[in-house]
Amino acid sequence: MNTYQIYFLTKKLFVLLFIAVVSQSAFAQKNIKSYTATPDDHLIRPGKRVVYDLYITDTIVNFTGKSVKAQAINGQIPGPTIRFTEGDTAVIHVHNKMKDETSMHWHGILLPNKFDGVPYLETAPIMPGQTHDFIFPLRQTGTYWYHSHTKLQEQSGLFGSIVIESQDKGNKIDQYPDKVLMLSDWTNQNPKNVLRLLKRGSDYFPIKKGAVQSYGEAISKGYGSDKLMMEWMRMPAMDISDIKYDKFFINGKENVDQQEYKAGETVRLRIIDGSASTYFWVQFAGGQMTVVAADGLEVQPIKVDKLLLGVAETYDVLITIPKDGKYELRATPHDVSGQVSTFFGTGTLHKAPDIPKLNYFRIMHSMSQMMMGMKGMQMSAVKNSKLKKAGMLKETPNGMEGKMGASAMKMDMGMGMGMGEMKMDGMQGMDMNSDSVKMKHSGHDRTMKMDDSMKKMDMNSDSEKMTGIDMGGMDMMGMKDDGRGIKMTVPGSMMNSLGGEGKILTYDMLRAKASTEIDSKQPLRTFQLYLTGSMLRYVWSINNKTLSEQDVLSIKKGEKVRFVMHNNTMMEHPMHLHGHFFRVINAQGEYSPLKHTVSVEPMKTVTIEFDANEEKDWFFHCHILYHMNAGMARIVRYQNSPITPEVAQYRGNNPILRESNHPFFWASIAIQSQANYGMFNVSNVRYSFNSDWRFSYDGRYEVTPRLERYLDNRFYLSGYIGAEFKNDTKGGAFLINDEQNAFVGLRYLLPLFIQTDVRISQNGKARFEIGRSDIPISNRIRLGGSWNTDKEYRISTTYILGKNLGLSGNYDSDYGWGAGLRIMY
Ligand SMILES: [Cu+2]
Repeated sequence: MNTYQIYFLTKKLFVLLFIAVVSQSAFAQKNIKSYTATPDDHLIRPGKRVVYDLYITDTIVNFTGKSVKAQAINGQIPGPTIRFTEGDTAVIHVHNKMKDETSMHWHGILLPNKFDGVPYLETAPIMPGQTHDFIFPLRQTGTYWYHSHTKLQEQSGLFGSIVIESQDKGNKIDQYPDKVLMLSDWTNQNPKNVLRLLKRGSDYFPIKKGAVQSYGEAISKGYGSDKLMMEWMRMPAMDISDIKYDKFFINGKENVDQQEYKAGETVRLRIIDGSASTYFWVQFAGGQMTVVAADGLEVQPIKVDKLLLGVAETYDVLITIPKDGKYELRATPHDVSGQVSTFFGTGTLHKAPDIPKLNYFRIMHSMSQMMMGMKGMQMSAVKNSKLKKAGMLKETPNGMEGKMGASAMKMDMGMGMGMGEMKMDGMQGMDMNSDSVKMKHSGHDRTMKMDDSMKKMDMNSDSEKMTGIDMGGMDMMGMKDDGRGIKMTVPGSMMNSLGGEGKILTYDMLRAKASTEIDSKQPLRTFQLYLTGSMLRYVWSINNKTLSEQDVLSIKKGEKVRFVMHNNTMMEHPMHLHGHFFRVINAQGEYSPLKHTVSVEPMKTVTIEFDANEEKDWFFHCHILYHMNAGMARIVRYQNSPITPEVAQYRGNNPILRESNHPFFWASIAIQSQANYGMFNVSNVRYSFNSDWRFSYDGRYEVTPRLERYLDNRFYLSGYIGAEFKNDTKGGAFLINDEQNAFVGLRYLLPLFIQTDVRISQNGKARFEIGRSDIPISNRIRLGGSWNTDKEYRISTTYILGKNLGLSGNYDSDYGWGAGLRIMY
């Protein structure tokens, strides 16, 4: 062997060793395919290992002049931006330095299931003091984010952004300087208490937002009959968000000057809605924004004046900073309850236009018009057999739930196709693959009647030619534009129409850069998913079941899976699927864009479909944190797939399933001049243990504890067992009651929120009671009254002072007049 041979042998050995080391990293040395604009659209080389350490701590913040508890990542809110290049292997050590357990989810990232981060389901929870290592290769580019998936921690500060750059910078949009803009919402309230207030039905947030929609205000503004109509349908005051936030932030701050960019420069903004429950309008004062990516993946560039980001969505937009002046980039929450800005350029300030304030009565008017329109349609619910065939349901969804409610309004718009921008004569173009579909329309009055054959519409059929997202909403709901409702500036979208002037981005404008169609040879599995809920009890569900009641959507690897999502509530729901990109079927047909989160407007239907190319369990849920926590979630489970050992022990007894059935407690006590009146309630999804009581200061009292179970999907009907302890003798000893009864009863909520109650006691005595509480007379005044067949009656009023305090007064047929202070918890 000469030196040359030794040299070559050594070199060969080194090469072999090198290959062995590289193979140790997440990739073999062969190139893999990456997502940029479409699945698998280009080859990438294996990159480097990029290591991050994230330290999760309890912290104290002061955003509003008041110090409150929060949670931070590496000492900051939001956490740091973690940057990679496609092909890299992410190595992220998450260190839990808090007293509570935590978790971390990498939102929008395609990764091995056990690193997705949903605790107990995919990944072990990260207990206090523990470090969890997340190691996954990156096979996509774009703008994403990460957040805790434990309880309500995301609201407390546990979120941050992810940027994945492309490997070859040949693409034009990769050559601009980029800037992450992470949008968020902040409340000084403990998020647990926020959810409790929502469950209690507290008026605290509506009062602070001016969204009570009282009778007084409705009548004075000429919307009295609309208010009555809404209450007739058992719909509480409507709003497009649940919470009044104290602050909104861009990258954790307000009003920051972005000084690093020059006039004339084009900047790629990576905008992320990392809020817990806020949709944001985004506008730039310096000209139109060019949308170049949605949820991380590139789309055909489109210029717009405004875009509305749903919770958890991301958009990349290009802005060009004009030659002179300082230009505002503004984010406005959808309910216009505040705003937050950042500025580009220097010199004279140019402000972005204001988003019009919400006119709740106009919205109410449009909603009630829309519902009256639908009432005429009398569309039936999907048949059981059909839903069973689709592999999903044990029961028929019960029509319109929650904020909606009239029983006459059963509706199943079992279609994911494009009646959105539909002109009536475009109807023939709709391919429903079903000859039983007959739709009639009456020419130009834009009122659509659908006959009974609609019921037979087979929506499980594989209609490949679905186009468009919307059903056209109000337009087709028989709503006439009488000038008193929402002006529909964006066809088919009431939520986008709230944005005012200018060109507004809609989903139908999003076009993928190449075909996203899934192989038609893959067997199709369709789920009809009704987004349902009850605003009355703040329970959110899918097909009338919370996650705690029905958890799994079962699929098979190799299928094409389609979710037809019908929003039967009055709120928007940004639906997010872990571990996959799905096609949002829109007007672009074959070029329908790929997303990981899609917002479904009230009363609208959106169809998504994805290639079931994964394994194990993936979470699917509404990304409004409080909706998810209250039950609007499912597990997408691959059949016959192994369970990750670290979570195997939780299968069958999963804390994330129990979470949506968590009991909440609230109570109220009125200390009045003649007596003490009170109630408490401990309540989960189906059960409530509650009691009313009154004690007069002359020794009389009455206490009626009940255990109540809700029997229907709308939570109108409940059955209960209870007891009554009563003393009618003045001066009687407190603990001696002269009457004590056990009884069974039924309660039913009538239109106008009139509560009826029939009960029969153990001695056969029946009693009927009727009453209504909390009639909103003005912003802060509530009126109530009740009467029963024992000839007891009561009228009462409360003036709400704050979250926990009110002035109260009443007349009670037994105890007489009185007034005092009401404490509400
Ligand atoms: Cu939701």
